[in-house]
Amino acid sequence: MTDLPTTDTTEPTTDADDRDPLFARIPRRDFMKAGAATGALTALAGCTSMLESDGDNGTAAAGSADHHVPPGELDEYYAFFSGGHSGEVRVYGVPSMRSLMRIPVFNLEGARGYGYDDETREMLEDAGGYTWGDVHHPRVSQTDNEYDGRWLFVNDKANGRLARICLKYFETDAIVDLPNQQGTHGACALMPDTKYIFGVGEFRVPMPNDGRDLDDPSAYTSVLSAVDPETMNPVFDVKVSGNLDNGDSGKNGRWFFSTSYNSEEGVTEREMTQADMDWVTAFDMPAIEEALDNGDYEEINGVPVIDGTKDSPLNNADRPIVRYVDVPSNPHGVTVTPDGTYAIASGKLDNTCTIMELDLLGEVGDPNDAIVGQPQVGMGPLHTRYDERGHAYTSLFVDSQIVKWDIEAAVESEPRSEDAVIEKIDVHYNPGHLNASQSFSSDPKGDWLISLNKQSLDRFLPVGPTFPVNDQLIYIGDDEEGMELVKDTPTYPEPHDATIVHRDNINPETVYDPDDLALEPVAGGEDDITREDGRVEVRMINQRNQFGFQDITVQEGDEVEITTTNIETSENIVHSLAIPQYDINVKTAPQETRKVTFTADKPGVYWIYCAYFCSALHLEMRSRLLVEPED
Ligand code: CUK
Ligand code: CUA
Ligand code: CA
Repeated sequence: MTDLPTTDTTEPTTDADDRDPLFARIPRRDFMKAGAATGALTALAGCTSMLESDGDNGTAAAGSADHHVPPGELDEYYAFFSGGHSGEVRVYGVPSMRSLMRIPVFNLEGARGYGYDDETREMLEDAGGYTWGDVHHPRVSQTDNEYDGRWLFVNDKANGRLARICLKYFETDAIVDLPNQQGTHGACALMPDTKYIFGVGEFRVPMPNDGRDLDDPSAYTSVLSAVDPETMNPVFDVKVSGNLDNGDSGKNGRWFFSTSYNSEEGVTEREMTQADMDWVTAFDMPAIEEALDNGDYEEINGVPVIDGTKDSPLNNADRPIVRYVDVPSNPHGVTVTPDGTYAIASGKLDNTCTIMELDLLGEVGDPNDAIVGQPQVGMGPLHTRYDERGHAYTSLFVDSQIVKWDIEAAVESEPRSEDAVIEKIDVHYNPGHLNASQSFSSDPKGDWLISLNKQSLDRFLPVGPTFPVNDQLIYIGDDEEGMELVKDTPTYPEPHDATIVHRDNINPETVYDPDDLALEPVAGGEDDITREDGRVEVRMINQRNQFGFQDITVQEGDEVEITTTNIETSENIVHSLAIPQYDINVKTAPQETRKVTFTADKPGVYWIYCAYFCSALHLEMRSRLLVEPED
């Protein structure tokens, strides 16, 4: 252990106390190095083996857990990582942690032609016209509490949006700008069958936010927005007291949970951390739907807004629509166990997790009576995930550790007892989220866990003042030997969360089915140019190594619309149609049709070229756009 990297971000120092009064408020445990703090701790299986290197990409790797995926072999899992404020989603293979693909969502992306053809450009325009987003939470749709491989949903914390990625083609196909929400944080779904997608609204704003109540924070509101996954249209909002943050659904369609760290309804950090207790909001979905059916709502910006605040008449009837469960100050993550029995919340300023029993919530008069356990797990517990063997894994931001603990043991032990803790493992450093294979479904696999650490510090070659973050792969499949750290993966800033899905549950197509596309494909031999009143419509194929026309001649000022189909049928022969001086780069994969419209306002010769390396004569795959001057 003495040979481990010595950079230590885990121990709050006197300096930190001076700098940040919050540190002084966090209950302390004995600060011993490397997790030897709890009696139940056995061994840190990852530590000694971290010192070995198998030469695999230069990353530290361990002996016993078989994480090596040799060249030519495929991974067992897909991991969908959020891309943070890059606005994209990244697809990795697990356990290799090889980066497989990036899916642009809220950003522009030349290589995929995303934001450069008419369809994706209009989708981004209709969703507010912003050029970036802040993706935190990727969730794969489920049927009967199993991943069904239809869609991946993500949030945009920056602009209050939700997006849908079609997993048949691994591309974004819908974005909704939630009208009553700023700072959509959690992106979750109502299980078992993904009935709604929820945008969990973090930032409180006036309702509607049209200039009223500017400096009256007591009139601001956070809402939970329910969106139809098929149409991606808002169905209803529920406004709450306090705010909302992260969320998760129960397994039988009744409960949805979110943490609320701003019960104070403050607007400064100081105000938001005044109260000793905040709460978890438990949304009773059938009761909310009944209120909707009964017309118990106010329509704001075209969306029915149901009042779920503490004083609402709907919360003071026999069956409250939202129940508020008190939890220690500034909670952050909340997730439901795979069997649907408990919801487990934890937060930044207390060293416990709070366990609520879902069935009890519907029965008890006081929602706090649904709390059935409160184990002490370590400093700064943020997020919790699960295996299929009754264990919870919680990221400890301040301690820079992942703690494994026994859920039933925690229910049986006294509040604030450490008895349920089985083991802790150091991570490098300061984990935000973690995720485990299939953890959001009712069928977790309990083999791999990824710790998404915010700080990498000394783990990689320096690349300037902006560091990569460090996503670490941990083997959790051996309860005897304990958790084992097997890989460091440097990642471009900054994933918050990931969903790890078995490859059997994801079945993407490798060639487009033209029936799935909105545009009529151009068939070979049917290339065509039509002109009418300053408008030129070009329909042409592309294939190795040519476009349908060698030249396209237009007049200065013409509006030009080019529709192009890649008529290849072989997998992975991708072409693009780039007209750089007109800022165009449209990618077409086999059997894909795309359309781009622009105004030819610059006379001259413009080479149209294919930007994808598609064959030996790829460089010759060119045409000319000839723009004749007006006079
Ligand atoms: S939040 Cu980032 S570490 Cu958006 Cu799920 Cu907790
Ligand atoms: Cu087609 Cu390069
Ligand atoms: Ca608070």
